[in-house]
Amino acid sequence: MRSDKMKLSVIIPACNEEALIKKVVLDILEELKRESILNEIIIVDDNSSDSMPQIADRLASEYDNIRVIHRKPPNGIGRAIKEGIDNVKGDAIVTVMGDASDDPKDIVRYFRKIEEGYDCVFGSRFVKGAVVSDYPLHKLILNRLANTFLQVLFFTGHNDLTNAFKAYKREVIESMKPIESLYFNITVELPLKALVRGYKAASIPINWYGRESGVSKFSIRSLGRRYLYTSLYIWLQKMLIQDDIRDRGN
Ligand SMILES: Nc1nc2c(ncn2[C@@H]2O[C@H](COP(=O)(O)OP(=O)(O)OP(=O)(O)O)[C@@H](O)[C@H]2O)c(=O)[nH]1
Ligand SMILES: [Mg+2]
Repeated sequence: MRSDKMKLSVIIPACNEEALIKKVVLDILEELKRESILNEIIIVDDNSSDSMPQIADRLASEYDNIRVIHRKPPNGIGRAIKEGIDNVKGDAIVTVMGDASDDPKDIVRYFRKIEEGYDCVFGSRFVKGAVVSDYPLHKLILNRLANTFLQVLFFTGHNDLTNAFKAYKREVIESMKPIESLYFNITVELPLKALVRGYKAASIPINWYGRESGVSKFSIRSLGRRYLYTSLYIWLQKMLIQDDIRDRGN
């Protein structure tokens, strides 16, 4: 189905991104305007201690389609994305990072795939056509190990499931509730739940750029266990869904 009326909700979780947030938002707005894509942008701030909240509020006062959510502690990118999801009004949802790592043109490509009829779109930085710059080596190694593990566990060709930049039809996200992850493990919870529920996911090459300012909030030490927990509980969900399908067939 291709409908010009479909609206895209862009959720940007951001914390202490004063150097980058304005550029991220304006670049996305420009690209979506050029492509005549109806949109809203929701910046979810988590108690930033820099000037980002003021910059975000100013953007929201200048543009009708921008909103800002200022969360109360505790922090967590999972909590932030969940709160963004609870506030969207669009038909499709894309989660975009606030540190300019994702390419606004890829947001448009995602949206076109959703318009084509896909339920979700998983970009990959590890297929032909993708451009990746300044990806730290230790993160690259961990990424490839984690994604290989997920590919085997879930028997899937998608090879960049851990990247947060993905798009979903709104009803797909609704079917995944309750969303449980409070931290970066939300980046695997959403795509894995979509896969085990049998949704149709497109895979496209995407670009990714290492952050040029600000500080990384990603800590693999505190996250390993959470990634493992989330992956295994969704794997168990998959078993239950398959049992249910079999039992209903009897
Ligand atoms: N609202 C909110 N945003 C967060 C939180 N943690 C991270 N973010 C945002 O989520 C996005 C991804 O976080 P990054 O720190 O860039 O993580 P990363 O991409 O793995 O790390 P880098 O390699 O340094 O870019 C950025 O926009 C952050 O500002 C949080 O607790 N709350
Ligand atoms: Mg980043």
